[in-house]
Amino acid sequence: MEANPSVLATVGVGDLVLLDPLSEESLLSNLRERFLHKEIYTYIGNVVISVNPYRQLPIYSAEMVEQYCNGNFYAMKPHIYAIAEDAYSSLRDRNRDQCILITGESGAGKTEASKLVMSYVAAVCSKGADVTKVKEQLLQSNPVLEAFGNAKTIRNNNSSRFGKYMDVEFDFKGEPLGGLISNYLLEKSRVVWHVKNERNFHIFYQLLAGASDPLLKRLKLQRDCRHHGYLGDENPRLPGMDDATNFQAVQDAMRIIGFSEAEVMQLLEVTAVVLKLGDLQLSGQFQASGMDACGIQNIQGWMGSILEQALCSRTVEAKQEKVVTALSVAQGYFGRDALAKNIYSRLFDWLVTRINESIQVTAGERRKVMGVLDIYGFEIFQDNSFEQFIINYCNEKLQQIFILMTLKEEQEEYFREGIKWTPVTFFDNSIICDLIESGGILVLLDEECLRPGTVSAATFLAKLDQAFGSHEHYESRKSQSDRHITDTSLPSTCFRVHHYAGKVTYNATGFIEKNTDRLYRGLAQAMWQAKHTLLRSLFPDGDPKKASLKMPPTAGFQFKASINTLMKNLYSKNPNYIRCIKPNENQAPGQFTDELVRSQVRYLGLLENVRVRRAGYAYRQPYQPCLERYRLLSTHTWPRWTGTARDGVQALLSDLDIPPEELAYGHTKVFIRTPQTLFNLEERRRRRVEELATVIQKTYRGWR
Ligand code: AD9
Ligand code: MG
Repeated sequence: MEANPSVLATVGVGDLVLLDPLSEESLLSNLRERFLHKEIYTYIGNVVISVNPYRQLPIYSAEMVEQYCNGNFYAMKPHIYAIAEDAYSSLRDRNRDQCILITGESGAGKTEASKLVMSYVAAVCSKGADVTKVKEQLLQSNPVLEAFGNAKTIRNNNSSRFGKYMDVEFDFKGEPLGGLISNYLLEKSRVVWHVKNERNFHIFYQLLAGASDPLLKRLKLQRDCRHHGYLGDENPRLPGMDDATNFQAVQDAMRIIGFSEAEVMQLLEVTAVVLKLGDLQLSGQFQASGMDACGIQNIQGWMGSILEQALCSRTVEAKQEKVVTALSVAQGYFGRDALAKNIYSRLFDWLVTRINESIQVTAGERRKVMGVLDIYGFEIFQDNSFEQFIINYCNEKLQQIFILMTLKEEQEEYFREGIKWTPVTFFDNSIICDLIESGGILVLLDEECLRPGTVSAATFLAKLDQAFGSHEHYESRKSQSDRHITDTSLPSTCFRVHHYAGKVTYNATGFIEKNTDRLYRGLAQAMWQAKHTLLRSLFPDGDPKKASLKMPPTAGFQFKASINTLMKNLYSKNPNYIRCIKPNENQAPGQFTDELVRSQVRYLGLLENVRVRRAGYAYRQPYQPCLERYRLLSTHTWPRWTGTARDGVQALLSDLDIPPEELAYGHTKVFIRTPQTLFNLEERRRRRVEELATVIQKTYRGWR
């Protein structure tokens, strides 16, 4: 996408590449000024920055879609539709696979942005009956996944608790054929616990609020959330969100996607099982050994005895001999929660697989693909654990690919246009990616998890210290004391990574458990014995015949593998970026908190982005529109020019005394090195237009 004159004729500059002077401060105040004038979109070249307005703006109507799609880009304001149009039309007309990468912190507007892109594409492609069905299925996957994967958090009433990547596939005419969804790292701990003023996943509340009485009875659930242990006892209602209505919408969506009635019912039954696990009461039973062993008090239905056996005792096979030990109440509850989390996250994976079965394209024709990635942004909390580590690792990789691809794209464009490329220096974060992945922290963590003997956060930390004590992006108490630094802010159980976006202190406690993420085999076996087809199918590892001694892959290992597949996939496509910013912590319209935005500008690496983007030439424009806009500035081209546009632009610009190093003439575009030259041109044009207007006015008066 080209920078265009409309980015000048607006509040501040519509393209940050044109900021002058360029600094964090000027970037911030440009975003602020635009936001306060309801201009929520701003470009950095072909990147669009979106600041969450927290109110409905009248900029998403069918007429708007129409304007961007028939678009004379050059006259339109920055908009997410412009990037969607650019991606879609170059997929359709130039046969280039596209990906749209949406990042930003929680509540910044990523999911809304991804829906806007999808709805734009759905609106502009053709309206035949087959296509309509496919479009409906693709769009309806959203409410289903949101019901099971989103929840109210303190930051966002509809927060996605998983990462999502969706490939939409098109035929050669640009009509959608289907899609494929990948999900990343569902926050499954939410199933059993959430902080005050947050909620569990939407589906539980939707089910209780929206199910008919007979359905609730069948599922053995109580309508009141307060009767269910995992839902907590606060008032779960959310303003502007009607759980009962949404329950209906989710079921309708599942039918549109192609779920059978039986499948919907099974899905709800397993959801109910998770809720009921939270209601199990375990109690201590006196044992001859003096230990307090647990038993289930309120056993219901089929879960009864198998579960009691699985939750309250453990069987260990040693030397061909089975030893059954009783578990304590605390261990019983721990197992219960582990089971609930496991069932739910496996159910979520099943849901994604099931949706994919319906939307996936099987025909062998050559397809074009548009991938949309909606994934959690960089996180720095008071307390950072394994989850933040994984999320930030993912963002580190995205930043790496972002810089590489932006540079690559710039380079390719210069090459296409026949212009000399001068290499630019930029901060290369591969050193941090390596610290985490190849031979890095995740690898050592895996080693520690698989090592026999007693392992703990302390042994893990010692291992890290030994390997990375002198790494410039790693810090711990030990490495600090080796370097004679005294920093009391770094606790002894923590290590710190210097990410591209800032320093984050991670608490090593819990890394091992979360990475291993193991379910007692007895629990998997109990589930496998269940009479419920769906539930049973979620636990193939519970099949005693298949039980092997091999450890399942760790959470970190799996995530690393899926991120690397994702990166390869993205790297093969033409990237389009949407970077979302949250303007305030109150989910309120019209408020712009400088400090909050400043930190996001840093996490998103926007300044670096502008620098890379204008490393060579800040501005470029095809010859024809450039000639049209400025030809009135030279007597060579005004009032008439009959040669080619390229010659015209050359004649015109050389007439204007612009230093030659400011300009480069490519095959189809003219390149301008600094924003000042462009501003200078615009200023001259403004004066000339005034002049001409006066002449016209005088002539007109003369006529009277
Ligand atoms: V999270 O990481 O999943 O917690 P997101 O996805 O970044 O987060 P989301 O898209 O859910 O944020 O946006 C949060 C809320 O902001 C939405 O529910 C809307 O109420 C609001 N929002 C976001 N974008 C827009 C917009 N373009 N216009 C109006 C918006 N409201
Ligand atoms: Mg989201």
